[in-house]
Amino acid sequence: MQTPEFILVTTNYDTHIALIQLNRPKELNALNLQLMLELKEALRELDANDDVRAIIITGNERAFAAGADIKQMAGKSAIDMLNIDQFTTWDSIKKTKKPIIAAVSGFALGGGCELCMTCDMIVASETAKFGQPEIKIGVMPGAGGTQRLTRAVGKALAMEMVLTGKFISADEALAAGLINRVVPVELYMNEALKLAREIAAQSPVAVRLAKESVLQAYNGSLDEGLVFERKNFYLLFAGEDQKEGMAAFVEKRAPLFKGK
Ligand code: DAK
Repeated sequence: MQTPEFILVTTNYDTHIALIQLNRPKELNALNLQLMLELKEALRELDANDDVRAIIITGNERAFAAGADIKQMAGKSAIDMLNIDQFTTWDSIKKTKKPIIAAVSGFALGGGCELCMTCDMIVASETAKFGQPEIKIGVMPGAGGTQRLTRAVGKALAMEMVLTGKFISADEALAAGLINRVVPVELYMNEALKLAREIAAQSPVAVRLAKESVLQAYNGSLDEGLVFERKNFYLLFAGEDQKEGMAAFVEKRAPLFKGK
C-alpha cells in the first residue's frame, strides 16, 4: 500500500495489535472518499497479516470522526453518489474477519457513528458524543445508521436520535447498550489496548469464528444463528488450539495458541 495521507497505521508484533488512527484533525476527521479507501486498504492488509490478532480504530481527543465529508458531498447528484459507490468501501469494513475495537473520544457523528458501530466493540472517553445528525443537513443516515443504531439502542432512542439529530453522551450511550465502556479521557486508548490485548491472547481461529457467529446473531434470525453457531463450534474441534486450550485448563497452565 502507498503511504496513506489521511490515516496512520502502526503495528505491534509483540502484542499482535494494529492501530489505525484517522488523521484529518482540522476537519474533525471528516471521512472523505480517499480516507475511506485508505481505511479499506489498511483493513484488508491487516486482516491478511497473521501477526495481527486485533485492530483498533481511533481518532483524536476532539473527534473520532464528525461524519462523511459534507463539503465533498454537498454538490453531488444522486447519479454521482450512485457512481461513486461508497458501499463497496463501507461493506469491506464489515467483512473484516479480525476483531475491531473503536476507541472513541469527542465527536462520533453521522458516518463517524456508523463507522464505530460497524466495529465490533466501542471503548469511549467521557467526552465522547454519539449522534446521527444527517437530518439537520436534509438527509438521513446512509451507511447503516438507521439499522445498527436501532438494533443497539432500541427503537425509541434511535428514532429520537435519527429524527432530531440529537447527540448522546458516553454515559447515555453506555446505558443504552451502544458501547462497551466509558473511561476518563486520558485512559480511553489504554482501555482499548487492554481489551485488544485480552482478545489477542485468545486463539485467533476461535476469535474469528466466534466473531462471525455473534455477527450472525446480530444480522439474522435466532434459528439461522443457532445453526451457524453450531457448525462453527464443531469446526473448532478440528483444530489444534481447542486441544491446547482444553489441555492447558486440565493441566492448570496457560495455553499456547498457534492459530491452527
Ligand atoms: N464534513 C466536512 N467538514 C467538517 C465536518 C464534516 N462532516 N465536520 C466538521 N467539519 C469541519 C468544519 O467545517 C470546520 O472546518 P473549517 O470551517 O475550520 O474549515 C472544522 O471541521 C471544525 O468544525 P467546527 O468549526 O464546526 O467545530 P465545532 O466544534 O464548532 O462543531 C461539530 C463541531 C461536529 C458539532 C460540527 O462541526 C458539525 O456539526 N459537523 C457536522 C456533523 C454532521 O452533520 N455529520 C454528518 C455528516 S453526513 C454513505 C456513507 C456515509 C454517509 C452517507 C452515505 N454511503 C456508504 C453511501 C455519511 C454521511 C454523513 O456523515
